[in-house]
Amino acid sequence: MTPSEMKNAILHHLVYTLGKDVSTAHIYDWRMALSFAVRDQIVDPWFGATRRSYAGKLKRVYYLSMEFLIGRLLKDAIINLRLEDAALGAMNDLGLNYEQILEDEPDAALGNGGLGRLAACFMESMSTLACPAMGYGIRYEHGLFRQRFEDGRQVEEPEDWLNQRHAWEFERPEVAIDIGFGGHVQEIGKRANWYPSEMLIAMGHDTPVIGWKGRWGNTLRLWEARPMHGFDLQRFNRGDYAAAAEPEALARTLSRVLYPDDTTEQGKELRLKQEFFFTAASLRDILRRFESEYNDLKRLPQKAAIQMNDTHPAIAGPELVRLLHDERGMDFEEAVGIARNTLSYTNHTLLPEALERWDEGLMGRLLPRHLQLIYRINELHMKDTGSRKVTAVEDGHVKMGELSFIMAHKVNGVSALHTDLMKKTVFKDLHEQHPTRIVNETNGVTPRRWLLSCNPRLSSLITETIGEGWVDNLEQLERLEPHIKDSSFLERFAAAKRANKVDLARWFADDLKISVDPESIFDVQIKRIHEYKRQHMNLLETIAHWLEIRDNPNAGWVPRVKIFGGKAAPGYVFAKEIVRLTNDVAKVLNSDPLTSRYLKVVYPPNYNVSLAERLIPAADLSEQISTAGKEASGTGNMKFALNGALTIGTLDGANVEIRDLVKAENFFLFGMTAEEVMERRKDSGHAAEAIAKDSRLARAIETVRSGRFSPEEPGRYHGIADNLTHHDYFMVCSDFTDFWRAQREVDGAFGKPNWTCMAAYNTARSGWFSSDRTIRGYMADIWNAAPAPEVEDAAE
Ligand code: 26V
Repeated sequence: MTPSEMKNAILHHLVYTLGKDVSTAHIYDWRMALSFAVRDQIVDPWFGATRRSYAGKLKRVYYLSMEFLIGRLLKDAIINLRLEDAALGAMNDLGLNYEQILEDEPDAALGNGGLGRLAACFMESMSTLACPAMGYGIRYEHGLFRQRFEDGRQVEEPEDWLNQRHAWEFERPEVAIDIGFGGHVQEIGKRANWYPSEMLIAMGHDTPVIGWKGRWGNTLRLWEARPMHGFDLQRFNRGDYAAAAEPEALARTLSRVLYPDDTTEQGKELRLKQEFFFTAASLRDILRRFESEYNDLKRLPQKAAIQMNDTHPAIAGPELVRLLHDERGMDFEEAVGIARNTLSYTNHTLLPEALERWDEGLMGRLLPRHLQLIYRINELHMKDTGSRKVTAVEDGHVKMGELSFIMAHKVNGVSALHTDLMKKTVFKDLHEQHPTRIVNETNGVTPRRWLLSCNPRLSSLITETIGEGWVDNLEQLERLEPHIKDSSFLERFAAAKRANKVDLARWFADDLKISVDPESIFDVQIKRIHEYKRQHMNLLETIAHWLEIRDNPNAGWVPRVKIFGGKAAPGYVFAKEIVRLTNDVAKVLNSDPLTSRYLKVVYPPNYNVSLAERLIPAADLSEQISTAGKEASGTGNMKFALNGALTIGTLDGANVEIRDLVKAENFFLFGMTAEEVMERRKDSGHAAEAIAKDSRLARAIETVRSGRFSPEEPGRYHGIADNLTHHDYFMVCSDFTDFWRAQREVDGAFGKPNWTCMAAYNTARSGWFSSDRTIRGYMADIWNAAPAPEVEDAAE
């Protein structure tokens, strides 16, 4: 497409789709017109992919996920369709600012963090690999809350991305599926009919997901909850206006909000309803499609692979059994076998408080037939294994991890260490009973968004050096290695990083009114705020560093900017205190005339996918400092390494694999191993001992306790200080001394010529972390799926 063709397409949509004249168009109108012009280019390859899936009778992958953290889509589509020149040219011609138009798009935050972003990367990789697939989730009216700071405190505001028309989705009113809750069960022999007492409708909305060069396009189908019976006109006519609208409002509640807590399972009824709603709608849709093509249900596992992203869609097990057994008359044991061979399950956390368990009473009330089937599935499993050691129902609760495991033919962890720990801890007994079921698929990230699109400077340098094959074959980055000896390559590598830092510094100045020196180390920790991720350890180190600079301001300190980003779950008190402390520390440090040249703290509010795209390319140092054994994988860690940031990190999650690949000398390792953590926890005095041994740590904690950062309320941080001194479950104190050492090693290495070599090695050796590699692994080890044959580029 030429710029002038693009311009005509934009003007056409401006006038005929949006009904706007050039002279009155706002930035919104232009952005929508550009989006529609780009979307037009997606439709043909997308339809083509669907046609070929049917024509070739290809096996389809169904990715069921409660969250898809997709972020903005316009630039992604432009990049994958190679329309940058056309779009930029058209914008310039129309006198519009391209960057500003891209920024106008709301960031679709239909997820909490890592799990949801992984699902979005997977969707893009499945399209790039021409793996016939469909993502299924919920079309939340309100995604993850927007975060604001008020006196340093986190304030949550509703996120309203759907206030504007969503340019990328196609409404599918004809894809409307009845979903029931409650009611009673009528048993007929071993089978049963379920008569729900409450009904609503799941309506589909389809977003095309286009792969690299437009070769293939899959669909993300998100369900919206609609009332079965809309507005009650008779009530309205009687003057009962609010009641007339009630059923509608009630039904819609189901897809209203994303639950914002990914750390503590609370067993909320609405959450279980959401889970069943989207899972049941997806399964019915999948079976409808299967039955339109095949008439033998036994072939389901050959033609469909259904992936459960964590336990949130775990009700898929019993629901699929119900559809096969109750509704289609298949023998129960056979139905379980078919369902199991179709289903697989990914575990994303071992934290006990995040593992889903549903109260049996609640489950029996909302899903009476499913609870009966869960009992039978459980009994069958005990019979098959000849052991009563494992049970999915215990102490009045249904344990969704166990249920998912029992109903899946493969169960996977998301990094080597995490998979290993799954076998040794949470799923130990199940692993002994089914020793081949657990497999590892280490996470990955899409290089289209997380390098090509977010870091154009580094991408151009890479393409100029090794050609552009790396974009869909990321391991080609290895070809950069010989150039790491070449001083002109290194200079250009460093210049790209520096220019990214200058851009970020300008944004800090303009948007946050904080000036930072781009010569400083840009030290970044961005992720959800959680005790196990240890933002407070990073803060203590910052405080200790600050005190040391104050003691001796002229000692030639290496300047640093500590950058934090992340949201705390609204009900997570400790995490919210960390948020506030971060802001309070920033206030004090940034205005300290003795030290602010050397140390600043920046905490931009509302961390989201778009902000990550801005921060990661400008990072020198990536903070991956979780207590060993607690971070299942991490994916931010991969994005940083790929963009030439060095990691300071523990042996946790995928850090282990990153360090193996980029080599130990290009990674700042510190801290206890997972085994050492477990060992040390047995010593109840671990925190006190660590504090007694490290005067810097003691002073930092005392400074927090003293109210130095909250003079108007000196007791504000007693909670944090007490937790650290007496409890410290996540071993901040015990790891602090080694963390400090590693940070000073960073100071020593930064600015030396070798730093750029180390950074470049990180980029060159991170190719394995492409989500294309991960998806190939799922296709081979779990889904038994193949890419569509003979796929050609649509774009050039
Ligand atoms: C749990 C719950 C509990 C019930 C309420 C809502 C909710 C929402 C999400 C979750 C699961 C959180 C698990 C999670 O996000 N794990 C992260 O998954 C990433 C992708 O595999 C991985 O990189 C991170 O290490 C892991 O923390």
